[in-house]
Amino acid sequence: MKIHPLKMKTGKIRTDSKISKRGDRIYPKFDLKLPHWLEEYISDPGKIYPAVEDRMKLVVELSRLNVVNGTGGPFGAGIFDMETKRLLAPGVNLVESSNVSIFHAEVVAIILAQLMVGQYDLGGEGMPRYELVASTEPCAMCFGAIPWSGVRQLVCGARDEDARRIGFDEGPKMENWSKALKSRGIDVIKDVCRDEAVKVLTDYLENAGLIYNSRSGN
Ligand code: AZG
Ligand code: ZN
Repeated sequence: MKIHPLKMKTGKIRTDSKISKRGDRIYPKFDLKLPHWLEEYISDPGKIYPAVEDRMKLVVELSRLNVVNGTGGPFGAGIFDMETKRLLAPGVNLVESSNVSIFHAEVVAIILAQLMVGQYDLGGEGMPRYELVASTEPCAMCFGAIPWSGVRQLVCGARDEDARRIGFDEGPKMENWSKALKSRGIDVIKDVCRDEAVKVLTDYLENAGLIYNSRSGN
């Protein structure tokens, strides 16, 4: 069983934080570290993923390996250069392992991609066009993050309803969310390798994987 990192010997959850010798509160550093297995798995930065299915198969495999390695929920993502078809930045869901509720696979991939190019706007002047590939359609939060990321295209595997069916809270999303992205110049391609992506979700449910919704789902 996973021990809660802030659980004290008494079983209570710590709500205090560290205090310096001067008496100031010390806030934790914001650290985003990919799991070791992922860095080893994607060892060739020059690898080309020519077809959209190749790119989806990679992120679905990341979603599966994330569960197998116990580093998070069944979601994978990647930011790809649309011209070279190379992976710029991978992402996996790190909510549980990092104890940060917003570290969804898509958010992790976006943060890493922006840090790698040293730009907050992946759609900036002189930049190649970038695509976000996600093993499952984005939740409400990730949907909100996409227009600010600067990506030009979103490719999805499993549907929103597939994630909700196994118990994930995907949040309040507008019915015509893909139309809203398209109206902002972001193309949306859905159902790419959907069956493979859904299998990772249903396997997670069958193996009693943690559904880490907020307020314990209440
Ligand atoms: C999630 N949905 C998506 N699409 N991606 C994640 O990382 C998620 N975590 N919880 N729901
Ligand atoms: Zn999300």
